[in-house]
Amino acid sequence: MVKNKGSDVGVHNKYSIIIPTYNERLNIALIVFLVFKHLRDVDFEIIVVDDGSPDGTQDIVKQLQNVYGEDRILLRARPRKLGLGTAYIHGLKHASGEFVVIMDADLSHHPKYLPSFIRKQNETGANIVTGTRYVKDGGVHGWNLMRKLTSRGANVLAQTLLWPGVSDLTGSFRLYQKSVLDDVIKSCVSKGYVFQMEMIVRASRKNYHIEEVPITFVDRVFGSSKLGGSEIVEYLKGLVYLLLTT
Ligand SMILES: Nc1nc2c(ncn2[C@@H]2O[C@H](COP(=O)(O)OP(=O)(O)O)[C@@H](O)[C@H]2O)c(=O)[nH]1
Ligand SMILES: *[C@@H]1O[C@H](CO)[C@@H](O)[C@H](O)[C@H]1NC(C)=O
Ligand SMILES: [Mg+2]
Repeated sequence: MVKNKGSDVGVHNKYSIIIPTYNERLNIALIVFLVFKHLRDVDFEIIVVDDGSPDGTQDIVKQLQNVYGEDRILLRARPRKLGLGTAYIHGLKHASGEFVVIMDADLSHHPKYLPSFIRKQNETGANIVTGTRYVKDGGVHGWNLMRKLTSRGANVLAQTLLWPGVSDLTGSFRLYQKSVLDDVIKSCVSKGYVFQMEMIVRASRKNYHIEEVPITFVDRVFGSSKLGGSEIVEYLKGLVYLLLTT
C-alpha cells in the first residue's frame, strides 16, 4: 500500500474540524473529500455549521453523512444566517476532540496543510497553531495587487499597534486546544475580520503559546465572499477597539 505522506502524523489525539458554511454547496463535498484524503490515520470529526443556506448545502452534507458516517460528519445547522463568530461557538459546543481546527469551506484553506498544523502542535506543545501567509513558503493566490497591498498594510498597521507576536492576524485557519478556544472565544465580541484578529490578540495577551505554520491562501473559485461592505472602516474601528481594550 502506498502511504500518504501528508497523513503520516503519528499522533493519537482527536481533532474536531469546525467548518461554517453559507451557500457552499459546490465546495463542501470537495473539502470533506480532501480532509479525509490528507488525514488518513488521524482521529477526527468534521462539524459543519450551516446557517440555513438556501442553495441546499445541507442536502449535500446529509449525502456525505451517508458516505462517511454521522459520527465523522456532524451537521449542526442553525435556522438562518447568524454570523461567523457565533457559528464557531455553536460548533464548539458539539466538539468532542481535545483539539479544534477552524477552517473555511471555500477551499481558501487547503486541507493539505492540516498535517503540518497537527505536527507543529505535537512538536511544540503549543496551545494554538495559526496558519500564516506572511512568512517564507506562505502567500496568497488570486488576489490583485490592490487587495494584496490592502491586506498587507492592514496587517502591518495592526502589528505596529498591537505587537501580538504573530505574523498573520486576520487569517482564520487555526488549530486550538479545545479548552483554550473555549476560554478565548468567550472574551471576543468583534465581527468579520476583526474577530479573527481579536481571537489571536487576546490569546497572546493571555500568554498562550502560539506557533505558526506557512500556508498559501487561495481565493475562492465557487460562490462569492460573504464579508463585504465597508470592510476597511470596520477593520480600523476594530483595531482601535482592540488597542483600547487589550
Ligand atoms: N454558518 C455560517 N457560515 C458563514 C457565514 N458567513 C460566512 N460563512 C462561511 O465562513 C467561511 C468564510 O466566509 P467567506 O465568505 O469565504 O469570507 P472571506 O473568505 O473572508 O471572503 C465560508 O466557509 C463561509 O461559507 C455565516 O453567517 N454563517
Ligand atoms: C506527540 O505525540 C505523541 C504520540 O501521540 C505523544 O506521545 C506526545 O506526548 C505528543 N507530544 C505533545 C507535546 O503533545
Ligand atoms: Mg473565503
